[in-house]
Amino acid sequence: MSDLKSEAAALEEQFTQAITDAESLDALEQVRVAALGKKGRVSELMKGLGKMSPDERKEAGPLLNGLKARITEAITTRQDVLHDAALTVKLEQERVDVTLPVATPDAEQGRIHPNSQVIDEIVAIFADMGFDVKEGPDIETDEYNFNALNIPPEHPARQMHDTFYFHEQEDGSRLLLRTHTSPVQVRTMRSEEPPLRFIAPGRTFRCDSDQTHTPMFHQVEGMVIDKETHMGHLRWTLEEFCKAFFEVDSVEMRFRPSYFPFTEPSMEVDVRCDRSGKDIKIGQGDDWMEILGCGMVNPNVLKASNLDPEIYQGFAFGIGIDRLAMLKYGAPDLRAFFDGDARWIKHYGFSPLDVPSLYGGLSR
Ligand code: 2U9
Repeated sequence: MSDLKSEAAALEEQFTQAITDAESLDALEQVRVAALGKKGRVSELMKGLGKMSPDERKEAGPLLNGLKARITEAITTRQDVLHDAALTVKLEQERVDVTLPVATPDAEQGRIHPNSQVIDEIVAIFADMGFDVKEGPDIETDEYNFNALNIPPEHPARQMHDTFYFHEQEDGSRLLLRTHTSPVQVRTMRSEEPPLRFIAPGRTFRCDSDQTHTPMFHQVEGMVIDKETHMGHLRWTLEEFCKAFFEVDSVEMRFRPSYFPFTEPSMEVDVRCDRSGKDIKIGQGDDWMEILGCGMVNPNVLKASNLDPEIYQGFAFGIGIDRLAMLKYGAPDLRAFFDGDARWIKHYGFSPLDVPSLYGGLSR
């Protein structure tokens, strides 16, 4: 028994010291396991109780239980001290400086590109008139980009389009980057039944580059096809569009005869404006500014997509987005639109939280 007493006293001294020396909760846990864990020194001693005689156990039991209780308490006390210390350090490190300016949320830090803004505005205007929005691939075939639009292989319009072609395929055909969004109309006419009423915004490509042309640019084209769709509908639709887009109550428009292979008759459309000041004022002044092209869908184009021109007719129009964005938001050089310069987008970009709508305002 005196052996056990001295062993218990030695263990108590050893573990009390180790507990005091533990500088972290992890180190303290290691001490606890070494003393009180399943195979800990104190636990091992307690296992010996079972083999003792009742008299021995009477003395050894309270001795070992007392040892266990004091070590447990010492660990708990040390745990509290270490916890408090860790909390103090954490509070010190995570101190909030309430005098700092409020951080801008991520969603407000980004900017919407003027092109995206103009596309969103145009979509809002036409959606209000009941138009769907359709999209198609950037990479197209000759058939969808040219043939189906009444532009056969030797047609001079093919030269005007400065097409980017891919390398020849095994069957001798070549894919291309669409030169307009018109293939979307062809795909829609071939896959859906009239009445059709939709716009097709998107990227388009032509091998052309100067201050007002970039090899990649954006268009929105629109199409309406029904049994009795006529030029009056075309004119009203475009007038409503212009008033909404330029945010004016009235606008004067001029329809000049023009030529496109896919429309007949074809027209280019100008709006009355005043360019004498710094900004272009729409709807007043003596100047005219061209903003879009349009026409009645050529019967050959309807036929090429299996629509009977004796039953159906429709109108179509095309708008150059980038030029419209430059005009409305006063950016001078189109090339800067695609440079990815953060200073430019900070100046010309829009808040992502101001979504254009006819009721909430198109632009702010
Ligand atoms: C189909 C039938 C008709 C789309 C049209 C224009 C007139 C037009 C230009 C405007 C500025 C292109 O970006 S721009 O240079 N577009 O003038 N686009 S009619 O007519 C179509 C399209 C598809 C099946």
